[in-house]
Amino acid sequence: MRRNKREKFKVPIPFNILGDLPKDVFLAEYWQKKPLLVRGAIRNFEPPIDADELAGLALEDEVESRIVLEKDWQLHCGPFTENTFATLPEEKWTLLVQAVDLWVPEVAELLNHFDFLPAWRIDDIMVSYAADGGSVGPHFDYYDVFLLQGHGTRRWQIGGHCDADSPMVGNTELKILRDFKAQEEWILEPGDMLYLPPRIAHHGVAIGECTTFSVGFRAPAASEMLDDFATELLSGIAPPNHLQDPPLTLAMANENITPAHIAQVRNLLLATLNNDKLLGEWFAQYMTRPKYPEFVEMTEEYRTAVLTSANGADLRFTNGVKD
Ligand SMILES: [Mn+2]
Repeated sequence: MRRNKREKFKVPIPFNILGDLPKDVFLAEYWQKKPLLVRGAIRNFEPPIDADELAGLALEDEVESRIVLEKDWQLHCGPFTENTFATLPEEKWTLLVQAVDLWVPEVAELLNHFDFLPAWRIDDIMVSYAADGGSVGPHFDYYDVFLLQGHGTRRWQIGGHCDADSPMVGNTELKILRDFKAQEEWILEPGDMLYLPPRIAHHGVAIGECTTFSVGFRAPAASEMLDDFATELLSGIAPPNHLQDPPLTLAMANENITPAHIAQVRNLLLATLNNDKLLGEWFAQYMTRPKYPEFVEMTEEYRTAVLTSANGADLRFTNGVKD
């Protein structure tokens, strides 16, 4: 019997991160359907990275990071400098670092707790640090997320379902909901976890300084998949199929494009997609393609050098959460 990658490297997990809720019940009743709060998802949670280490990572060119300031909802993209951190306000800002699981093996180990979901659906673990009152604003995402509270405390509020037509705040590149109305709220302490399905409005505000670990999932849009699949087809993996006419009449020579022609177009496109082998092979490589190909190509020495440089950064947040 072939073993999959995860079985091979599986670390025995002594507890269910969903608490008392059986994993199959979660999948049937909550996954992609409704939020779930789990108190003490990881008991006595000792976050595998602290605020200073996170800030150190954000100084590195190789790491994707952002800072959000509540004032005018400013978005700044990393890499940052030590001076950036020295000049930030006392409160109401957030540092977000993407794919920390790639850089810190102890963060990657958290993924072992999510073995009830297909591994290829997982995108990354983003870790955020927020100063007191910090948030990225009320918003919604198009993907599922588990929000695991690290150090400190955060208040999470959730609202209703949103979509592309939900009104947004103007004059910022951030997608901030204009009319967020909280329907439920919880205060999360270290080791508590909130699961949110796609499109649920949410707003998390730090009460004092805190860190949050966001386990996010890959959910490509149909347009993105069609784009990538088309690129794959253009590489010549299948012979091109060309448009054919429906039965023509003389009148059609002088008509605009007819519904019969549109039907031909649709049939041709659907026939192109209607190839399980082709679609399956393309989808497998599409979903498992590395988020950061440069990271995969890096030598172990280079990675170690980046991490050493990040850890060596002399950063102290005013009231560093690790103190
Ligand atoms: Mn979110």
